[in-house]
Amino acid sequence: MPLQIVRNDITKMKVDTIVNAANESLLGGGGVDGAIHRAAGPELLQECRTLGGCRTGQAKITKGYRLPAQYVIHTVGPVWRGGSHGEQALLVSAYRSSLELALACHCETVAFPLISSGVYGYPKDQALQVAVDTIGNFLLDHEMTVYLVIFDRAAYTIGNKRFADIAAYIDDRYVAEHTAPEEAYRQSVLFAPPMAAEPCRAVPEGLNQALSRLDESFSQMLLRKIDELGMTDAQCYKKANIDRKLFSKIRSDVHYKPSKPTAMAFAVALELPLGEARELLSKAGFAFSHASKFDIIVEYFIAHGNYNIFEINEALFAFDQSLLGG
Ligand code: AR6
Repeated sequence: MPLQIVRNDITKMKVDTIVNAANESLLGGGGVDGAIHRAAGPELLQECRTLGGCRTGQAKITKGYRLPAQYVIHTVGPVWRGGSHGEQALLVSAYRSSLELALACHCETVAFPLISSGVYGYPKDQALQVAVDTIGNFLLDHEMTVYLVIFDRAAYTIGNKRFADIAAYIDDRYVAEHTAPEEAYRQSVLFAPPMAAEPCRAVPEGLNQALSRLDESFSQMLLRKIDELGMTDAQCYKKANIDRKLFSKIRSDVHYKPSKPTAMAFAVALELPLGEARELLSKAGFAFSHASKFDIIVEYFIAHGNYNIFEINEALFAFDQSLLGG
């Protein structure tokens, strides 16, 4: 999955490069900067002294020393001064410069903290939105896996209007009981492992006929829709937050059985209306269930015509659900 939101301590991330939310001196500080310097050891500060600082919105790179990450990209986000002093453009630039630098250094995996959202005071929900949008846009043109590392979950508020709407949507639809008995039976039939062949018993003729008239498969419907919409494969899998290897598997195996998050991610990437999204899911043996918060949240976005997978993942993360993608 090219963009993942995870909860972790960034100093523990085993990636090619982590990004540090530094200040213009690059000589260390508190917050994530302090944590990175402590974990990397004093050699990091020595190298930072040679860099001559860094301007807000730009980025510089050093080695990772004792960190599991090979490199540290040091970027400087803006100090929040009410929002009318170019803060957003500077924050976009901090992410963008870091990503360009990671690309130039051949990094395939990058982990970012939520830049400016601590000591620098950028409101967390807006900081998250800028991060998700900027990284998401960058990934439309580049193959890379980017982790957005959210450290302080308690401070991550879901108080804004959209989350309140989603919460209400869930309340309206969430069925507390578990899946109804008929549904459980249907699922057990759908997902039962194939039974061992019994060579002595002949297959009834009617069954042979039924099996020869299989419906269009998930992969066939997906590829047909891509053609009908005039999309390229790459446009589709990038929009679905799915990596190229997984897409190739689906393309080359007509009976490929995707996971539910993968199937939903393609429904979103194809911008299918709810009816067709249900049809695509059913091809993989799934349904939108009102007994699942995950399903209701995705359904909410589709019903509101919002097909931005990164915004959907942001909401899924806020409600502690797994994310869409491969
Ligand atoms: N892993 C991941 N995220 C973390 C970690 C960690 N170990 N520790 C904190 N965070 P901040 P800023 C989160 O203040 O706002 C420094 O003194 C934290 O919860 O580190 O860009 C610099 O030297 C918050 O959401 O950076 C600068 O002077 C996010 O990281 C100034 O702070 C960023 O918080 C930069 O301020």
